[in-house]
Amino acid sequence: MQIATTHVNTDFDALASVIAATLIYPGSSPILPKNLNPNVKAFLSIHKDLLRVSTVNDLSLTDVTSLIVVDVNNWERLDGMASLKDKDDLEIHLWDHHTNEGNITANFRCQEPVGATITLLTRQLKNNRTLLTPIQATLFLAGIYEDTGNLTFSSTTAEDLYAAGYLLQCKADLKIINTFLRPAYGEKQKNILFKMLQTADRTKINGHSVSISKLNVTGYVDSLAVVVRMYMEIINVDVAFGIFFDSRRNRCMVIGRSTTDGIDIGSVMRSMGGGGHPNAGAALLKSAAPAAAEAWLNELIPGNQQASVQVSDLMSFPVMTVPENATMKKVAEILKGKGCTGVPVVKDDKPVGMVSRRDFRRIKKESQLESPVKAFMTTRVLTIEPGKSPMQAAQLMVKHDIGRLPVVENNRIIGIVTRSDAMLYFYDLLPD
Ligand SMILES: [Mn+2]
Repeated sequence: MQIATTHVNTDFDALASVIAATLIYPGSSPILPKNLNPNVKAFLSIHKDLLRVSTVNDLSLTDVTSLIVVDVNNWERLDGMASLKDKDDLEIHLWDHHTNEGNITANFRCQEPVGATITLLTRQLKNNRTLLTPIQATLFLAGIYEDTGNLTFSSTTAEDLYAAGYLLQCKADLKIINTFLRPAYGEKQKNILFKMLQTADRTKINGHSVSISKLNVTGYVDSLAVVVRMYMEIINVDVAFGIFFDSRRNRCMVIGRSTTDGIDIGSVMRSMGGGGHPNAGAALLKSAAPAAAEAWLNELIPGNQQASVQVSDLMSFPVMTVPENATMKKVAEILKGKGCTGVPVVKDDKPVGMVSRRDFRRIKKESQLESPVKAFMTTRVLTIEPGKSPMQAAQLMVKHDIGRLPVVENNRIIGIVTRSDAMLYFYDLLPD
């Protein structure tokens, strides 16, 4: 007997991969863990007749001779499969997009760092020319969309988009996907989010904005991760942690989400006995008070971060400046000689204005070229401090429609950032 199975808290990628595996291995049976994500459960309850899945209770493991494991590579994350672990002659096939070292030893493995496991199985099904029904295509595409944040997470690869394109060709239904991928957000979650927002505060840790929220919750509340994600987006921080304290059981659920690679959430959570990815993770702290959990987080965060890029890393220096009594003719020579479009004007080393090519349009007569730059410069000088983030520099430039910002420390210009410096940063093209 051959079975296909996946990890507990089954998400769409996991369910899709199990179903796809049964197409690649005809005759194999789909076995799901008892614990499914709420939206997967909702999907299954409607599609039960079409996707004939069972749980480990419905079969006798002694009959299993061949195991297909998808979207996971750890025995501990399977449900009720422990007795297979030491079974002789068990053939194992593994399909996974997690590339960390697991403890499942497979006879065959297809393990590639793509956005979703179902991408790998879809590629195989396409090569095999297996016909997919629209419902199968819909489920598979839901797996890709969920695991790649609708193809926007940085883990998304070209392979994921090829697979997504193929599934749309196979008539995947986006309307159904939108219905089932909507986060499980109800009254309970709304109340928790509301309480978190009322006490929201934020701190700056080496350039990253971080918020830690502590809250008492009674009993089990699902989809707390969805709430933490929404919290992070609403209060607009790079990193958010929720500490959910269940006083009856005296334990804390800690959930972290981040939009930056600057702080490794997974590694913070592993230190607390949990796990996760760089951008998402969770840990369950038994017999811990929320304040202690918060203190622990504050201790771990600085050790698990990479310094974020600051304006001082992008800026050019030394900066060419002109004194306020320099002639426009002189300024024109400097701009031409340096090949730049503008330059700060200084008085006693302090910035007092900016002059750019645009300002030359106001020169009507040749003789005006002998006038001092202070007659033509823009006197409003926007500057930025070296410790600000590239995003803050970009926002200032966009807001005021300017192409360059002098970087000022102790009233002196120490550098300049331009629009193109910001572009190079956002597209990751800065030289090391
Ligand atoms: Mn996955």
